[in-house]
Amino acid sequence: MPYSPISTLLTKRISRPVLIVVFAAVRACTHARATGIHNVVQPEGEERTNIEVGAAAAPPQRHLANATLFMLARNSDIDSAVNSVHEMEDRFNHNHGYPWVFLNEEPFSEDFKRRVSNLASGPVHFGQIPYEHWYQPDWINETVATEERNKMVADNTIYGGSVPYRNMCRFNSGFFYRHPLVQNFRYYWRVEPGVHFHCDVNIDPFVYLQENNKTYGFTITLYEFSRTIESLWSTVNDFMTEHPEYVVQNNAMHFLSDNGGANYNLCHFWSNFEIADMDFWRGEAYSAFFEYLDSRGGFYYERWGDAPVHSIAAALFAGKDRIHFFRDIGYEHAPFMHCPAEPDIWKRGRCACDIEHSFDYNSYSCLWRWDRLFRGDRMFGDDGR
Ligand SMILES: Nc1nc2c(ncn2[C@@H]2O[C@H](COP(=O)(O)OP(=O)(O)OP(=O)(O)O)[C@@H](O)[C@H]2O)c(=O)[nH]1
Ligand SMILES: [Mg+2]
Repeated sequence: MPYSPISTLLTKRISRPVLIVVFAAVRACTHARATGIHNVVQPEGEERTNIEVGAAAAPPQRHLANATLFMLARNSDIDSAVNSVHEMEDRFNHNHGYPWVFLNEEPFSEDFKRRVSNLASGPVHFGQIPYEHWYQPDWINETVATEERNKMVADNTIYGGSVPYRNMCRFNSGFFYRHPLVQNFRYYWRVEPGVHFHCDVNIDPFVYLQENNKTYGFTITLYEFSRTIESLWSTVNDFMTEHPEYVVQNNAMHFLSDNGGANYNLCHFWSNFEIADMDFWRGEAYSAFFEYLDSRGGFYYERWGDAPVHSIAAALFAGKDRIHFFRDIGYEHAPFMHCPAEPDIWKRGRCACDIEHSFDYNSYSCLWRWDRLFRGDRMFGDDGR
């Protein structure tokens, strides 16, 4: 019951005890907002839909972290966006009422706003992305960029010919956390249209990150297409040479490289699922890193993805103890799915996925390299590098 003004409720024949529950729920939500738990400053011209109360019998709202669910989407993604919101609410958020932020480079349609708002248990914010955060910068040499795109099309590189895809990768790498609607939140859970949540999420992952001093959480890790990031690793190496101070002692280089950093093994966290701390992206190390990468133009001259960019940064500048594998969260973005392998977790989470089909130890998965990090192998830097 997302657009549920009390007046609408009053016009329906609702018994007095039900109304008392509704008013109590409104008071609880109002109190939560008054405590400033998700205190969003409403920028001029931004659209916002506040959902004042969930269904009459909704459980108490408990959003304990300064966090938001975040989705980047086009209006044409509506059906798959609705599915993702529905599953996220059913499996997790109906117990918490965390806010949602939806961003788009175009204004969201009324239909989009109405349909996703119908499912959300918390406040819903719709925003438009500033032009300069989305579109290809003027200083990119378009002749070179076109030539490279054409070569990628000839090579059958996935999304090789697409400029919007490149805009999206650059935006997710360096801009989403600066948007006025997102700026006042610390943690986010990235949700894409058309994904699936296969288990009840019985913990609050934001609180988990906060209490355990974690920066970045993932569920699936795999290899990147090397054709899309041909000069990324040498650029990362150049950056590390110029800024060795940003590489933490307990880094996860051994996850990224099998030869002490000389080559990138293409392992990264699949960023369509991310639960992370935006203070890291906003911090000195990542800001310098993103600016450095962006200045090389690789988001447009190649097709650098936000997944390797985020993963490399988290591995090197946050470190292995700050990254968390959310093994309890059953998640799918076609064609890959993570299903909790431990029978007790699977049962407790009422998981609908088949453990047999979990991607975890598929030959294309990098999870074994992640596991290896915690078996006492040497870290990058131990040998003086
Ligand atoms: N507003 C907007 N969102 C976009 C655009 N392109 C992609 N997105 C969103 O960015 C995210 C990633 O895009 P996807 O097309 O799913 O990219 P992908 O996951 O690498 O590829 P798929 O395997 O096709 O899902 C999704 O949340 C999309 O809805 C765009 O041009 N505009
Ligand atoms: Mg996708």
